[in-house]
Amino acid sequence: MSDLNNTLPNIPWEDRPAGSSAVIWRYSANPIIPRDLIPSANSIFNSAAVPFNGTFAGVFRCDNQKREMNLHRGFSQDGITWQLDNDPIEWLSDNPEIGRYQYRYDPRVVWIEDRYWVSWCNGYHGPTIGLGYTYDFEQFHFLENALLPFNRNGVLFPRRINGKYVMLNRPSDNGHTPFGDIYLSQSYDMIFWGQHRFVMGTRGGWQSTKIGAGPVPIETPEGWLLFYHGVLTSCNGFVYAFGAALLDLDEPWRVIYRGAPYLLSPQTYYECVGDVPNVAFPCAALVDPPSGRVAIYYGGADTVTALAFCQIDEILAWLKTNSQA
Ligand code: BMA
Repeated sequence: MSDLNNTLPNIPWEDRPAGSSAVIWRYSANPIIPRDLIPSANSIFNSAAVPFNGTFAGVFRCDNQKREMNLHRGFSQDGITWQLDNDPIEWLSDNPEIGRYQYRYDPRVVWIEDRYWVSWCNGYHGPTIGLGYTYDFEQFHFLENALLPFNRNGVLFPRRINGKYVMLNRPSDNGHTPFGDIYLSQSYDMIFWGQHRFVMGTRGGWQSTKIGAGPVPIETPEGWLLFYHGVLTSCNGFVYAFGAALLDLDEPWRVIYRGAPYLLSPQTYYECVGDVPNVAFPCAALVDPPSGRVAIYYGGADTVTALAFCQIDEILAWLKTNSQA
């Protein structure tokens, strides 16, 4: 987790391939989760893993064979080989109007203070940010939608900042949004969100159409390390790559560094071929602060789940030499 004092010695890890100088590298046995890991699934991608009682737990986006989008619970001993429930998570909710299911996708999970918080893209008359929590990965509670439609990529910071919960988000439209900048919103109680701030907007090339926060930001002494996806519109449609930025620790809407090149773009078979070609979409990162190791979970081609690795100090050094903030 991004608490600087937490350690995660059993973080999934594979050394950089011999002879490579890449700042980020893929797991050699990708994808770690095939599209058919559970019988009900059409595809399993854009998913989130967290440390859990010495092992790992997660919330997974599973599109079923009716092509309904939903969230499933999973457990893993090593963060690489996963067991997923065949049925979706049932969210407990006091309010039938709010709790009614339309669709759920692209979850993020984060430990804050006393529980695991889950945010996702929730269907409520269009996509918006659903918010819930679990203490134990047994019972899951749905609170309320944090924001109005249309919004996607709601990502919580792993601790309060200046006394407030903070959530990155990306206002959008009801379709395959052709625009999109990253904002943040603040809350004292996880229910009422306000004090919205602009964080950063689109740029040229790989991040020219829209951008959106990826994994929960990682706290470093120099700032919040944010991995985010960027989209380019090619003559063959959208291309989803991801890069990194560093945000100010106390005022996280201030961008300190922002990498101009992407870190990882869809280039392997499982990123280029699938239900939606040319997508690498990160939704979670595990970190072991003492070793600086980071393991990033990302969806490949809206079909499978993959892992990539990097080192915090190398990403920070890369940001400093490749930044156009
Ligand atoms: C976005 C989201 C993601 C998906 C991506 C590419 O709008 O729906 O879940 O990975 O498109 O299809």
